[in-house]
Amino acid sequence: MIAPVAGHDHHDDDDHHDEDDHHDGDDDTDDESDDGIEIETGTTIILEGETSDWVGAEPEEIEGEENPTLVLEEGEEYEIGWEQGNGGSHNLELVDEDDEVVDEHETEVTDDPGEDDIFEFEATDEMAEYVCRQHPDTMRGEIRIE
Ligand SMILES: [Cu+2]
Repeated sequence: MIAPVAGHDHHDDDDHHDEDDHHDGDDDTDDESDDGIEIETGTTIILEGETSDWVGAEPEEIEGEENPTLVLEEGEEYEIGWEQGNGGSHNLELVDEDDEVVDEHETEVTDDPGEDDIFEFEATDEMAEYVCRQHPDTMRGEIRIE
């Protein structure tokens, strides 16, 4: 004889059960960097070299953002460069999906960046990221061409 199913006394109060199925998504905090930040044509983009990441300095839309995703328009001109953050030696390269420098857009490694470390470039759809070759694991941000 099969015993009657025990524990059948769960109160059917699962009406309000789904209240807390807040998705523990990672995308709660960094919506902005996911979408990228549109940069106006002709803007000078300045990043601070911090070793742990690039931190946006100019324009103000990227200020304080870590490795901000830059949304650029194909065929338009911009300027990009970096200034000292934590005193380390860095450089800045614009690279394609294979991590190869695009159109020789790279600066010398230095711990004392100046005007030579800010350069003009035309946005092309080859461009995928900007990176410091000294700290390629941490100082790397996305370039999105639209
Ligand atoms: Cu670096």
